[in-house]
Amino acid sequence: MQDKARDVRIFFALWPDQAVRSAIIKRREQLGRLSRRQVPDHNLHLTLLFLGNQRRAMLSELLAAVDDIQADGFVMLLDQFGWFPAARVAWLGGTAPDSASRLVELLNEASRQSGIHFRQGQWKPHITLFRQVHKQPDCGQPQPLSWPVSEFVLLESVSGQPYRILHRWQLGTRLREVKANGVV
Ligand code: 2AM
Repeated sequence: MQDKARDVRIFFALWPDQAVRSAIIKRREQLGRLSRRQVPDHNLHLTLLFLGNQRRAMLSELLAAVDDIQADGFVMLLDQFGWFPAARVAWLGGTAPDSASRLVELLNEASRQSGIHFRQGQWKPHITLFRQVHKQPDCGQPQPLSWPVSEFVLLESVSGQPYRILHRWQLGTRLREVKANGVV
């Protein structure tokens, strides 16, 4: 059971800037109101690695391990709507470039090295738009969105509150190139 004073519920994610967030919202509007559980605008994100409940005291070691990661920036192409039947979420997603998958691998390694235990699932890059969607929505497809990614974050989830950014990391040197070429 979670001890709120000692535990944090955490995950690594890509966190859209205002321009990308607006572009995601625009595509979400295309779906209409799929359920009453629309993800609030300020919480839209793309999870890289979910660590779940961890001891707060582990955080400094985790941050230090992630500081050592060297990874390049990339462009995440979001060009599909989809639905996970088990989780009952409707999402905007796409295909991860190799450098994004590599970043997720490095985050897995760094988290384990820092002594954190978590269940590793297969990474399916997606931004949840609606929860409690009980049947497959007839979505059509979105106008593709190219998201130039230059950083990632560690988020804390506290029930009923906006996600809180605990830390931000910049991605590497090719990043300026990615930013210069990226178009939203
Ligand atoms: P979801 O949006 O697909 O539900 C905060 O809860 C974030 O972590 C969400 O993006 C959520 O994914 C993801 N998440 C929550 N529980 C998870 C789990 N058990 N495994 C993987 N990701 C999870």
